[in-house]
Amino acid sequence: MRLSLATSAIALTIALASCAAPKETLQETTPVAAEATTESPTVTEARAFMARAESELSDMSDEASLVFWAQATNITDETNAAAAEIGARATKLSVSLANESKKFNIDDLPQDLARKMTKLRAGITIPAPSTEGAAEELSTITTDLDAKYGTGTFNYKGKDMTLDELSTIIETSRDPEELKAVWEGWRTVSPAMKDEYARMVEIANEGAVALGYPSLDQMWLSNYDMAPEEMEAEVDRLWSQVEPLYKELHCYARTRLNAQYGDDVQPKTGPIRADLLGNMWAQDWSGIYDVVKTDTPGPSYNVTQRLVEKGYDPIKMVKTGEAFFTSLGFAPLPETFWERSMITRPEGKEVICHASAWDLDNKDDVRIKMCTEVNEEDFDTVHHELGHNFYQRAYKDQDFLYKDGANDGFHEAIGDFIGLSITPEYLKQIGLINESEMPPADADTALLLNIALKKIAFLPFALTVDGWRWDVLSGKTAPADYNDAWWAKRLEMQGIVPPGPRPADAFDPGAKYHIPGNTPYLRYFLSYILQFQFHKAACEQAGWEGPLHRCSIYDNKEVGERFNAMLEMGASKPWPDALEAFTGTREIDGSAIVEYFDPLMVYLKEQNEGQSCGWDEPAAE
Ligand code: X8Z
Ligand code: ZN
Repeated sequence: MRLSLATSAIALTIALASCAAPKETLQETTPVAAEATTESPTVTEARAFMARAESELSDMSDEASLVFWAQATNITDETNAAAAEIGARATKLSVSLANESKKFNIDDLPQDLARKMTKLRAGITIPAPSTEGAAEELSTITTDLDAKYGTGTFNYKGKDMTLDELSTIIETSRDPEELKAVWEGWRTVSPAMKDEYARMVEIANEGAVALGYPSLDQMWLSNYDMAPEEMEAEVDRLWSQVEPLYKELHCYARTRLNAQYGDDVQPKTGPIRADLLGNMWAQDWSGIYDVVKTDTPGPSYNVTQRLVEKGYDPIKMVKTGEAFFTSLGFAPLPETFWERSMITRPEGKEVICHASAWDLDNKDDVRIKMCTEVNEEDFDTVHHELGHNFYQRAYKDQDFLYKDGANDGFHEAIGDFIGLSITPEYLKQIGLINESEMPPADADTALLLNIALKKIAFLPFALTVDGWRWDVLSGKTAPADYNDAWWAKRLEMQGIVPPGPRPADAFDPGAKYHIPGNTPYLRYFLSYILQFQFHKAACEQAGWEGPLHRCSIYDNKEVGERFNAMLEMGASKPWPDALEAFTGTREIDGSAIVEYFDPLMVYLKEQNEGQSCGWDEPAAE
């Protein structure tokens, strides 16, 4: 499996993610148009070509998805070889169609056809050049990287531990020595990936250049209905909206960690030690809620405990997630979902546990693949994954190249948007808490802190991952500098440092799924902004007047209908059209997330008063 954790089967196999730049943009950003023949073939010819391309890609997708699924749910030499083989064929097909499309001058085509042509060209996540053997070598590497990550273990205290087990220690241990050992231990899986990764970057960049892009990062950034540099400017703008909130959260968390661990482990100033933040990659800090919790009253229950006490098992968690969607008016998942999904880690098999949602036939065969455990985090993840599946189902009648998210951030945001409606009131409605446990208004700060530890802490992490990768793909960062550049970005954006010096052969980016898995990461940054925009718009549609974090759209069919109208569009229109269909605005904007956390911001500022926030100054020795 190459890339998608999420999108349609075609994105999974052939990497035709959302793109669709308008005509003008294409000319600016891709020399492809300039190379097009002067004698433009007719529109009829272009239509015939596109019909054939969509049909061939659809057939390939159906075939490849099954092979990738077989590999992800049972990693063996055999399934790896089969995945590598079909991966190479799929890449060759998509590259050859993209090249063939160059004979059509996009400017001569009607909008719809032009949109599809751009999707054919820009949508290949890891392209190969047409050189003999390149697609095969690339596919062998990507399959191998995936398998190395999926099967990685670290022997701790005499036991071979998987990522789930190591992650649990990072989340629950408060012993800094143990945290450091486990954090460093997981990163022993990735040095073996580095040479292959560097070779992959080389081949994929040749592939991007052959398709007419300056480099692969620019090709990735061409998937947002605007020029790559405009999209980068959008990202900067969004970050500047939310950065002040992150800075306050960082400052506040650092003070609490200092109180917990003392100056020797976590100084009062400077960056935070990455292994103390309750998550293997410091991307979600809710694991240390108990360490950093506010001194104001908080909820009296703990969702994980409640799920356990109420006898939830993984299936019941997924059923509960499905019930949220059906409460909005969506049809239930098909029987095959329950028969074919991998909901828990199977005994006696190596699998890729990183959660993902699949659409195997681009019609009804949707599935999830998770190693679900009964806890709050996986309850959220279940909603996240189901969001992908319900989106896939909603756009299944679109043409093949439009069976995708409006952009990849939309795909990631659907389930999380639903997750924002898992409020105390909703927990009461489904019987997880009772009336007397409903947190009063003075628990809002604590409730919001818990959510901020997930949502705000994540934002600079997401930018770190693709900030690093764009520099790698553009050639700005050479293989010898991979690890240093990674930590330079982690420090700059997140204000975190490793618990000790890193070994010379370290390849720490490889210890995060989406790097060996080649899943672009900007999508999650966009999702975390968009989901709050969706939430705010939905709550307004529902006539909600209270604070945004108390609003749940559970059971609201009118909101569901309008939401579905956006989902059904798939990728058929530029993403601002889809955004407008649901929210009434065409601009992606951070003001909804800022508004949502406003009461918390007031508290954090109060708490941080007198502190020297930020991490520019050298850490106290
Ligand atoms: O990879 C995922 C999903 C599948 S698309 C589980 N997420 C990112 C991650 O785990 O790093 C969701 C949040 C960010
Ligand atoms: Zn996802």
